[in-house]
Amino acid sequence: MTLEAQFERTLAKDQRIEPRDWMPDAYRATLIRMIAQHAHSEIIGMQPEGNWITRAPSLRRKAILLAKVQDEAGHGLYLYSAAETLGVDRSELTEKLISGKQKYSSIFNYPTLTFADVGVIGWLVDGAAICNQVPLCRSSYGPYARAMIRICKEESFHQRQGYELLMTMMRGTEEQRRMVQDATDRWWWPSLMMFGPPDAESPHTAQSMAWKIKRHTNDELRQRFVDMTVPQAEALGVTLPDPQLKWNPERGHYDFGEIDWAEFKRVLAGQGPCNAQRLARRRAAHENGAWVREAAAAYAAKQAGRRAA
Ligand code: FAQ
Repeated sequence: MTLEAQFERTLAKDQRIEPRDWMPDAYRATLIRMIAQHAHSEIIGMQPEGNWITRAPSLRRKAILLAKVQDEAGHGLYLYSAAETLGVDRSELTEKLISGKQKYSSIFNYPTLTFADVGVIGWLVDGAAICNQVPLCRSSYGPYARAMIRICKEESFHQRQGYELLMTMMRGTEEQRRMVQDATDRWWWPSLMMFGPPDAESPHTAQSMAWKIKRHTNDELRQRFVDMTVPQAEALGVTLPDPQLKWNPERGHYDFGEIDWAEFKRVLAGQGPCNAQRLARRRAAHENGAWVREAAAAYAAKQAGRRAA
């Protein structure tokens, strides 16, 4: 049996491709692109919420937020390790992120204006991330699928903490309720964009589905997210900012309005409200951390020398 036939047979049997298995170059390149983009998203995704750590309204909220942002760092490192099993180096990927050659999720280019944004990110952004990532636990590439299991567990906790924070604010003052509504208005549409372009304009979906990297299309997952979120908004007492949002009994799904794809393209092209700031911060953190990496490498070399002696 040829190597290619073996690869196809593994996929057909719904088994996992592992790092030492033969795989087509394009399969490897697709996974590197997707896992790197995912890892970069977790790392850049620390910034919008990190913005509120020093200004959290109580010690309890501060401890929760610190833990969540730390989890995101952990997810990023975990995912860089998964990418490294495909033969790339983390430093190479970081270089591509800070030089703008690799993408990260569009959602992290929007500002966090009030503390309600922290809750709405947990509710909507982590909610969308879970919708997108639970099926990736069955992705055909072993290290990515396994990484997703733990990450999804932590994302579920993040989603609940966001929702709990919003429930608390909704029980508070009129001003707090207004803050929650305002944050919902600003994050709803960008959350729908997280799922990527519509299927008809998604260049990678068909091939990634055939390779069982992706298990559902962008539009399928976006619909699943809308269906899941509408009742949550009702329970919370906020209005989702879409007058066309309506239950369609024939389809058994909610219909929703047209997404502003021009805005999505602008954000991907680097022209979102915070793109420049996010990348500049990441670049500065990387440069300021150079001495730590050098010290760690020097220490590792010293230890290796001692072991050899
Ligand atoms: N933003 O052909 P498709 C999180 C790009 S969750 C930016 O549809 P594909 C947790 C796409 O890469 C967020 N770029 O591509 C958290 C491709 O680029 P190319 C991260 C986007 O791969 C929560 C081009 O457009 N999650 O961080 C976006 O089949 C709270 C064409 O698109 C993941 O990365 C976008 N929204 O499907 C952290 C999940 N959408 O060809 C902190 C894994 C598309 O120019 C706080 N990834 N593009 O290189 C995936 O599931 C997929 O890669 C999709 C895109 C669904 C994102």
